[in-house]
Amino acid sequence: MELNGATPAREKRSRSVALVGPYGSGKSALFEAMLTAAGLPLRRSDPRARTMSTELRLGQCTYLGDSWSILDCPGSIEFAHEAAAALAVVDLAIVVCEPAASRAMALAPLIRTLADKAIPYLIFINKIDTLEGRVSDTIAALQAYANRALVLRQIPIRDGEAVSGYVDVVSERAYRYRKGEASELVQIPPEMRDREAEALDALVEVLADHDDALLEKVLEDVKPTPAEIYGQLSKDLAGGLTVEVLLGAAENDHGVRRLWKALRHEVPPAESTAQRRGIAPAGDPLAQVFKTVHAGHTGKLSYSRLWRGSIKDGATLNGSRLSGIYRFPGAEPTKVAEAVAGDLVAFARLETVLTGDTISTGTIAEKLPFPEPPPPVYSLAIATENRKDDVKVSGALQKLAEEDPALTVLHDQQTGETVLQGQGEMHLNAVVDKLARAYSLKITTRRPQVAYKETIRRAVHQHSRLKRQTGGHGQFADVKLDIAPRARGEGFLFTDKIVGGAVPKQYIPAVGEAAEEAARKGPFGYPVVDISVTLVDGTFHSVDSSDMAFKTATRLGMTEGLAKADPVLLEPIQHVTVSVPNEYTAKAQRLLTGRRGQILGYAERPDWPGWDDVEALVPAAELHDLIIELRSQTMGLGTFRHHFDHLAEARGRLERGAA
Ligand SMILES: Nc1nc2c(ncn2[C@@H]2O[C@H](COP(=O)(O)OP(=O)(O)O)[C@@H](O)[C@H]2O)c(=O)[nH]1
Ligand SMILES: [Mg+2]
Repeated sequence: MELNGATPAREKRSRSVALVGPYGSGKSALFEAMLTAAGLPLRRSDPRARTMSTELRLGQCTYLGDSWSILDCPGSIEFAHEAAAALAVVDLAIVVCEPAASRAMALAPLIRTLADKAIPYLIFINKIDTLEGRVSDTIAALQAYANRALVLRQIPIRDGEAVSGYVDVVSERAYRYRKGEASELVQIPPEMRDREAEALDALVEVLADHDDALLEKVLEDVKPTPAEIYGQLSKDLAGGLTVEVLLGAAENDHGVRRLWKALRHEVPPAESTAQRRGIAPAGDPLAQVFKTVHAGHTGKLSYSRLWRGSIKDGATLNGSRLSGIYRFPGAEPTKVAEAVAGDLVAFARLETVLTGDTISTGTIAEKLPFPEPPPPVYSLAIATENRKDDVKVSGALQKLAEEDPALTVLHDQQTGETVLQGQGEMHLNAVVDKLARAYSLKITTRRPQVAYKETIRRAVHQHSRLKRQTGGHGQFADVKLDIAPRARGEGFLFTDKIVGGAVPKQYIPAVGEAAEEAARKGPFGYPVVDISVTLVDGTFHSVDSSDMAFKTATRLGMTEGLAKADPVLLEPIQHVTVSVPNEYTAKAQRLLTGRRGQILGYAERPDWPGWDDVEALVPAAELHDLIIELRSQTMGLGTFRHHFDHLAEARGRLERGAA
């Protein structure tokens, strides 16, 4: 189904944009407003019922004859990887934000990503109905985080406090907003003429920085024509030199058609994006998968952007046979026979293909980069309510992890727990929800156990004798063991100092094995590490001794000996790096100290102006909800990564640790 009448030649005009920005800025509202304006029979969601987006949403439509794919990205930092994946394949990003200048900082990481990846973007200041200060203050606050020049394309017209319309800076026309309809052309309010002229001068001045012909005109005081300005605007936007700023109120459909027109004129074509991504114009068909979904009746879908050539249904891509190409012009997927360069489609049943993969029907000359998922910062152990579901759960989790590269599922050898690792509470709750909704699997979650270890602090000499006479054949073994601590990290060591066959050679390996087995569970119930066990002497019986008897004797000796050897609990200490905007550095340090952290120092975060990295050694037991507190104290911006550093004695922490 194509809307707005005839579809143009898609190969020329199939473009993609992503709506990105902080949570709650109105991306989903704008997504719906844009599709509605394009004539899509969309049921608008009730704003009060609209829930947080946790996954990418794709809308496809035509607007004034051009074919578009719009990706609505979740805004929460916990789903940032979804947005990063979308940004990898779009021609332009629309950064949606709120008018309050105080919120600008929340955009810093996103603006950084866009700059790093050289992605063209424009800013849509949404909720303009809530504007309190001046738009220029918002722009100034945003400019502080952007290394491209922001240019204001619209100035709000105020009717008392309320914003009732805008003046379009380049065309020098004024419009009054109308709900659900195109805005109405009106006279520029006389008191705004000066501000309009100022805004136009400012805009032309920025553009003149990048164009000599324009600069000459400015110097000679000649007014450039709108056509010249539009031309330069598109060029600079695509080239990553400027960022246009548009205004609107998605909820009321205000400024949405203006946005559409800007997109129509200024979003670079797919060929330019391919070039920006270093893809040669000639070669075998080339596409990249940015999202994987296991859908009911279509099977596995690999959402992809096709950068070169064309791909027909039934083709073989990276060794998998393609079975269905889908577009999404309405609520239901629509099958198409072929996809061509520029198209964004879902390829069905590419079983061997993963998110991020570069795919081709021929040979892959260039493997396209794809963002790495961020390291996990939050974990939950899971258990099924019904044991019989265990196998089903592991199958479902495998699919979910394939759909979501920011999710890791691991099985902890020591604790026996299945642990979900991800980006925060909301992220993992969404996973649990999905297990319930899509797979009818009920699971419970809890804080994962810490993999404590133990060791001993004193050497002991342990004599252990097994002597059993039951009926005819008896059991006899006698061992003398030296059990001693070793330096941290040295592990387990078994040796023997048997002379003269006090314990026959054939039984010695059994003693070693039993000693090692016994060390797997020490007096506190955790694995015992960094000890040496030496078999120094023993006796045997020519009939009643056996491997089994020596094992039993050793095990008994180990249990008794370890308990006497001043055992101590060892807790894993992680090396933690917390990254925060530097105004939060002191807060981050206090937070880590409050969690038994030992601060190692802090320094500017490499390549992140205005951010610091705080390094600390922190017990693993204290990290479980660190991300939650860190985010709540840093406007959601702070993050951390960590790795195992060492094991440390946890004296006096026993009750707490072992709980
Ligand atoms: N006042 C006002 N509220 C808006 C506007 N657009 C969206 N909202 C509200 O902002 C909230 C977040 O919107 P949503 O689209 O879910 O944000 P998202 O997280 O960026 O997708 C919702 O309560 C919307 O009703 C707008 O133009 N004006
Ligand atoms: Mg949303």
